[in-house]
Amino acid sequence: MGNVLTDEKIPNNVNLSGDKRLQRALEEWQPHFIDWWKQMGPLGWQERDIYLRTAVSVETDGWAHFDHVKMPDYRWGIFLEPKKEGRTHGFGDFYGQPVWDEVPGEFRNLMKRLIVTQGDTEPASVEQQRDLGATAPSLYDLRNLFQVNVEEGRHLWAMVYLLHTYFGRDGREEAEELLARRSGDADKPRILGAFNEPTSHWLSFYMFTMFTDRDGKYQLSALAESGFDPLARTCRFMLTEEAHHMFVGESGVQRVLKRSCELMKETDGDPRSAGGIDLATVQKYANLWFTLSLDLFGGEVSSNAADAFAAGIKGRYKEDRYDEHKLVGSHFAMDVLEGGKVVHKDVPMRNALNEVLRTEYIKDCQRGVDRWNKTIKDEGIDFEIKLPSHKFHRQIGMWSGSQFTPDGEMIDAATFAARRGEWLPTDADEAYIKSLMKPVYERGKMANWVAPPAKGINGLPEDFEYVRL
Ligand code: BYC
Repeated sequence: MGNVLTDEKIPNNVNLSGDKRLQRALEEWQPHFIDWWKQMGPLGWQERDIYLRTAVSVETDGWAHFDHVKMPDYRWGIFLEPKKEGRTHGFGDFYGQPVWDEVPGEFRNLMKRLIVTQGDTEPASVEQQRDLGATAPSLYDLRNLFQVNVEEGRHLWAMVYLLHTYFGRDGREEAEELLARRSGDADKPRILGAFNEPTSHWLSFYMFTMFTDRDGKYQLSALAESGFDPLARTCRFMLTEEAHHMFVGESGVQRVLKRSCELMKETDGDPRSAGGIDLATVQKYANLWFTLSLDLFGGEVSSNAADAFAAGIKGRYKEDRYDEHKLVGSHFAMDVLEGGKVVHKDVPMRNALNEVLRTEYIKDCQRGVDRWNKTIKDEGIDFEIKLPSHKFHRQIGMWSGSQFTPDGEMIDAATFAARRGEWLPTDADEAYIKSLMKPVYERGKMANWVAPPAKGINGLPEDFEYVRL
């Protein structure tokens, strides 16, 4: 018996050692996960000691345990937020009834699809970020990258736990498939669009963790409301880790902006001449990753979203902020495309739920962008980053068949093609950003194109040995 999974190896609060069926399923899956991690996880750093935070329990002092560890020895745990006795469905057709501890047969496929879609994004993002360690701007950033990577790995474990425990043989097969798809692969791509886009440099990595991880926050929050209690409790715990990922993104872009402003002042307004990134290029990458992430919310009008809400499986962001939780007969006023024209009209609320969630997400993104703009202003530079219209550059949903400017004005395809390079990164921009990506592995040193962080990790100084070389 080679691979025995103990509570020591897999920290958990799901009684792994007492659940022989789960233990057997995970014992079979875990070596495949490690193979996948070695094959597709961070390239080149597996034998180094990295200063990582590991969740060892769900208590406040237990989910933030810091130590130097080698990534393959990271203890990927399984944690659910503790059960609340007497919890009832918070929305949908079963509103007020006791939540489920098992999956009702009639919702099995819908539920499985949502869990698989969520699960698929986690390994996908690790694959997308695989090469970034070769060009890290500092040891601080390198460590943050690996922290994000191991936690995405843990989030995969969380979804696999649900598949193994509640979906029998189908679930085990889906868990294997999660390790078989590959980001960007022509034959076996990841399920959702943004997770097949390359994250080929650190500016894209910061934008990804700012915008795409924030989609994660909203999707997980909607699933955290679920009437399938194990799913809700799993997502609630995942959200505690998600906050750090968005911090890496938001503060990363903010540090780029600060450095760009400094270099503008040193060079009469041309940061590229001093090896920095101009603000217009930062804007293009924000346009790209924001719109790729908008696509992740699905179609504007969606019967799938209505079904998932009715079934009590996927709710709204912070459902208890709302007064009404059944949404029968209510409407959402939104822009739709009718006969080739944009019109504002009422859509039955349940069908509009992807758009409702996307709207909340956009507000959250705007709050982050406001903080970026404050940094630019504090540097004395007259420039603002703007979020483009939700209609611009869409590949999923109602707007995907038409073309819009970042201001939301409808244009024809030829105009879009001619002006695309003003709004989205060009091959030349991509080549320029890549040319800046030279690794800086000296303690306390920082690449020239990005400012140092305001403070280190876990109260440590910025020049701490976050990765032992
Ligand atoms: N790409 O009714 P529709 C994260 C499909 S990120 C490709 O419009 P629906 C993370 C859809 O599957 C959070 N296909 O939308 C972040 C459907 O297919 P079928 C991930 C897409 O069904 C960073 C059809 O189009 N979490 O955690 O409401 C790092 C029509 O669908 C896309 C989740 O996604 C797309 N973008 O889907 C690491 C939560 N969008 O049924 C991690 C779980 C839609 O016609 N998933 N389609 O074959 C869901 O809640 C829903 O599946 C969606 C919306 C949000 C994707």
